[in-house]
Amino acid sequence: EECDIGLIGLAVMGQNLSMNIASNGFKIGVFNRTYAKTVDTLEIAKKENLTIYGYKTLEELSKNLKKPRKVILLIKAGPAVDENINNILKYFEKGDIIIDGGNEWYLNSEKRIELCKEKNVEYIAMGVSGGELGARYGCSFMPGGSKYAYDCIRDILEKCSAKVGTSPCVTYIGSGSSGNYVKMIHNGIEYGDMQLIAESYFLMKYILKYDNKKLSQVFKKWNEGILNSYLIEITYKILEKKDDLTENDLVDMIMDIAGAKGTGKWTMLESVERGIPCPTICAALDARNISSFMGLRNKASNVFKTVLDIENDLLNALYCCKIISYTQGLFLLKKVSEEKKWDLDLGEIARIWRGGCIIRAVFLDRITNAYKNNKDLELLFLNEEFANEIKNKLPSLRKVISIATTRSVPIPAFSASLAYFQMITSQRLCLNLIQAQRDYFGSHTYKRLDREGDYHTIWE
Ligand code: 2AM
Repeated sequence: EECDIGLIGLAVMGQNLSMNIASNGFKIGVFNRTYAKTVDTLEIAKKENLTIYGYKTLEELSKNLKKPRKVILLIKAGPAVDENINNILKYFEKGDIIIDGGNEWYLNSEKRIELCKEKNVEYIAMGVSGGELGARYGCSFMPGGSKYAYDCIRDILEKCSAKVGTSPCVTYIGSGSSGNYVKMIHNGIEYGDMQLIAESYFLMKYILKYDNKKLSQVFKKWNEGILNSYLIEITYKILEKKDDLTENDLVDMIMDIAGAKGTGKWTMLESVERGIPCPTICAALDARNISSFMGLRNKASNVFKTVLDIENDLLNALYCCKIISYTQGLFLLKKVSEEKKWDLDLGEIARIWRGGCIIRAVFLDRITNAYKNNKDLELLFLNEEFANEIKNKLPSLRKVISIATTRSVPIPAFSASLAYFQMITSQRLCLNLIQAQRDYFGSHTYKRLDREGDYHTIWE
């Protein structure tokens, strides 16, 4: 068979994406390390009247690909990808294309790009968001790397992506490993969104004493306004859900320990490495990590026993923090784009996040517009519209945080968002004293406000 494209790795994402590709009229060949999964995939596809071509070896798959050959990898990120790329390179020739669709650490992709360059094989590192359903029926693709390769697979990606109106949720992101990086930031932002929503839920639960039904109604109402988004939508649906095993609501039966797969951690590592703070995302990651110490939390809560009208303030506060959090993530993207000369179009990136992916929301249109008005916008909330909104909603955020603080309800992401906003909008900070202390004990020197140069004081 002459397949348009190949796909390696038939876990759920790979299985669903291959069916998506087949259902869009492309001939797709697949290969998986364990052949049984290939057989499974072909059967599942058959039930949906889709033809997928399965191969027992990588060599066979390669032989059956139209030139230039194109193959998408959807396997466990890390060494497994290196192993597979080394194998693929045995069969691929000049101009053939490798697309890694995994959540890969961007520096790993940069090494692979170099390796492929030696054989004149084109490489794309592509973020894919949308979960299992997105993979099957339309996701958001974030492909970066070889522009030539992008043009070769553009038609396939556009057809398989989610659509908002008629625009496909895919664009060429930039050179190098920028596709991985943008996906990483997408996931970091997703952590922040989720934590802010969870804190809002918690505040209404413990301060307003709303039951799950009422909570669900509030989120449902919010989903019809400025906060309209996939994550708010699934939140109200989660709060409606009954438990199968008891009489209770399911959400009350779920252990409050959150897992993480690593992209939030990577965003933080990058944030720290580059000195571009993302404290809302940091708070979200810390919250997941703190949640794991369940025994310790129980013990400590016994030592510090705490007791566990503002609904509209909360809506405003949540929206305000969302703007602040996106400002942080996009600022990190802007800085790395400048440093690595990726020339990222932040407005276009917001556009492809509009559908398919987990952080999809109407709100993203406004980010696209903000960058359309000024593509060099330094901080998202310096856009006039966002700035005015924050000005209007800030009193609500302060009120929510002060109530939560006096009532001992932990809301780290709200607090971190406000702290960030207050710092980055302050002409003067307390760091002059830090510099004095550093100079005092370590002769680290300091700069002055009134004249040039480095100064050191003999303090004693
Ligand atoms: P498997 O079905 O043979 O386990 C997600 O784990 C996907 O990555 C699966 O399709 C899995 O294949 C594949 N995978 C994981 N490690 C791999 C490796 N070292 N080589 C090839 N495929 C691998």
